[in-house]
Amino acid sequence: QKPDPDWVNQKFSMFIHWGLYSELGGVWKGEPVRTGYSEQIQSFARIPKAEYEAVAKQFEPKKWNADEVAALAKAAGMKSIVFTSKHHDGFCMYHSKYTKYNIVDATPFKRDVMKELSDACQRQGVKFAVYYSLIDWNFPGNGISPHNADAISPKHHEFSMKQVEEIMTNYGPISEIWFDMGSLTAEQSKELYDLVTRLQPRCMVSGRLGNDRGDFAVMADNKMPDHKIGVPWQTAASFFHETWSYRSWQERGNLDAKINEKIGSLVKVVSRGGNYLLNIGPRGDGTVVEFEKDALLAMGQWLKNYGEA
Ligand code: JFZ
Repeated sequence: QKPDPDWVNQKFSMFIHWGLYSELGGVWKGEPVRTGYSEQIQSFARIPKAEYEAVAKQFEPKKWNADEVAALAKAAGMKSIVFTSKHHDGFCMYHSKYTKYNIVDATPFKRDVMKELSDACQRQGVKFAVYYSLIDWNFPGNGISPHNADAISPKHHEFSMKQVEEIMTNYGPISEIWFDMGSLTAEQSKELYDLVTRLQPRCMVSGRLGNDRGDFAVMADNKMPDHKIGVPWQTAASFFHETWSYRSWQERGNLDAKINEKIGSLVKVVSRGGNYLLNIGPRGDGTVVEFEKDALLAMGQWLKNYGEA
């Protein structure tokens, strides 16, 4: 059952970085935060926990439309969507039973946007997948260091196990889980791997789980090997340098040049047997940035004209 042949053949997928940080859009107290990834603004701007948590009270993405996002992926020729269920900030974009720090219990919006997206993906025939951060700045006792190579405590690991279990149970078929950034023991990696595989035998696990427990290799961001490597692999790519999530002050440059660049990368990745996971960073109100939408639609058109499947 693994590797899932559908996964290996999918070629082109959508990554979505969307969370509480999107509401800040790379700005803290009226100032652009120009150092570091905007999805990690809490850490880079050293935002105290209570102040960052308070942002949830104004997070109300009324323009979010899961069907539009799934339809955009489909129109782009993408076969799956990998969604940030929880990033390093610990804020859950789904209704978790194990923390109130989630979009249903902590915001005025009160909608499980991840459920909406997994349902929309099923309607559109696009596979649904999740990103899940193994570091969690909101977990009691944890700090907000971005390059947290600290060990995951037994309590934190237990919490990750419960959250992964609920994600794997309540959101339909999940084609891949993109673990990120933890420094796990061999035993912790094995437990998470076995849990995922028991609940969803075809779910492909990212190599960033550590300790050789992944089902596919993840290249360094925006990087790729220069030949076929004989194992399932993926390149995650962002549209802009040094951020995955939305920043209001982003200079986007020339659209046609960006489209050409991304088609070039897609062709290289696919010709070497990989999966090109191209990221979008929706705004805090739930809308997709026009530049990114236009680029994806142009790529879909290019694939219709010149692609083979
Ligand atoms: C991680 C996150 O820290 C980041 O915010 C974003 O979500 C990105 C997709 O993933 O960042 C990494 C993790 C690993 C590498 C690079 C960036 N790496 O191995 O090259």
